[in-house]
Amino acid sequence: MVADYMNGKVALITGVTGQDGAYLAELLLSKGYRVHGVKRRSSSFNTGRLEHLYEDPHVSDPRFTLHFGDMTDSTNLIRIVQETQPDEIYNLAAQSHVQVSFETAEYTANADAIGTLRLLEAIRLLGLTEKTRFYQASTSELYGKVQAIPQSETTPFYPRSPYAAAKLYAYWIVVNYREAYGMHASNGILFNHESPLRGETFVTRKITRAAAAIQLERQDKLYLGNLDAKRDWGHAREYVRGMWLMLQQDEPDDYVLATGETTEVRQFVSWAFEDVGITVEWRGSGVDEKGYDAATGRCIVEVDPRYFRPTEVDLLIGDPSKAYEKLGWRSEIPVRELCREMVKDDLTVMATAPTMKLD
Ligand code: NDP
Ligand code: GDR
Repeated sequence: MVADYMNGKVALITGVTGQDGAYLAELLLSKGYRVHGVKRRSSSFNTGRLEHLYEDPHVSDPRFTLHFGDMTDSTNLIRIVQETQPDEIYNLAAQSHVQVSFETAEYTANADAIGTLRLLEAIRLLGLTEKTRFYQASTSELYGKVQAIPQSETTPFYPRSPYAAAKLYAYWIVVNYREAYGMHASNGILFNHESPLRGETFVTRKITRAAAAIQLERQDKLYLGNLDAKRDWGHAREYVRGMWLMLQQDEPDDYVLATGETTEVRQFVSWAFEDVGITVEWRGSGVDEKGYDAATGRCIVEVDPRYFRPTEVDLLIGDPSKAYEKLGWRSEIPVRELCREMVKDDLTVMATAPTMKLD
């Protein structure tokens, strides 16, 4: 047993190796928590985002411990919950890429939907429904084909991908376990949040990496899909604090975290290139739209229909007023500043990285 600590709360984070997991682990450790994280076995290292938090497992009484596990493995999840006896569980693990979910629909449902059920059942089976608070990483993708602008906690859902449909199940099973068993279980309906730790194939990071690489003459062109899509982009560091705040409330509830501003993909591209000293001139439309370096006339951005999704979410803009009123949470880092930070970081990474993957 690794439970029964002398003081401080114990948190368990699934998806600890991801963008949000890394920021959340750092936040909880800074607040004096014992943090346990679930990581998948991988043939290569997948703990790069956690290096600064790593503790030698040979030290006695470690504050940060990683356990091998997978959201598709019930017995493994039950054992980890049993061993760690967490006060708070943050369920961040998911196959989180919307486009990939069209190709791996069944796996996405297994990990994202049934995985959430497995974790809730582990809490119930182990008699922890009163002790353990639960955070579910719900998403603005639930709004999909949006039914209102802006989207709030009361806006009807209309998922537009296997990912969103799986997350819809997870959202409702969390609500159901809260109502059926009195669990302190909350959904954070988080709009897109980004950072220098963002996965390289999500659009913001793909763009900031490409801007850095093109400026350093390491890449010729950036290929993108739908430039018209609009997203409400905030900073991940701020959003993980919102997750923690939800679990500190007396009553569980569901909250939107968003900035309240929306930006086109095309605009984000222009900003990222501006941050490396390149002005993008847009010409053409639809699949023939291209971005040119205004100074040299060189084509640096092209549309590749390969990145179009079978069904798209055109516009997301959140209404975070409930989170502000009840949690005192609001986003303070504007998307323009977020973009600048990401480009700066990618320029540094790119200058030292021997090779890079573009896709
Ligand atoms: P990432 O894709 O960066 O991280 C996902 C994490 O889940 C990784 O640690 C990954 O492990 C892990 N994981 C994936 N599949 C499994 C599995 N079967 N079993 C165990 N672990 C698994 O996502 P983010 O950090 O950006 O997002 C965190 C959560 O929040 C996700 O659930 C996402 O769907 C949700 N979300 C994210 C938003 C965003 O804008 N970032 C907005 C709204 C919701 P590995 O490192 O091995 O791949
Ligand atoms: P999203 O993020 O689907 O909103 O899901 P992503 O960055 O993948 O796409 C945002 C928008 O950009 C358009 N787009 C492209 N996207 C990618 N990935 N690659 C491209 O080349 C490209 N070109 C244009 C997309 O079509 C889309 O409209 C993210 C994930 O973190 C989810 O897990 C989370 O739930 C939601 O945000 C909120």
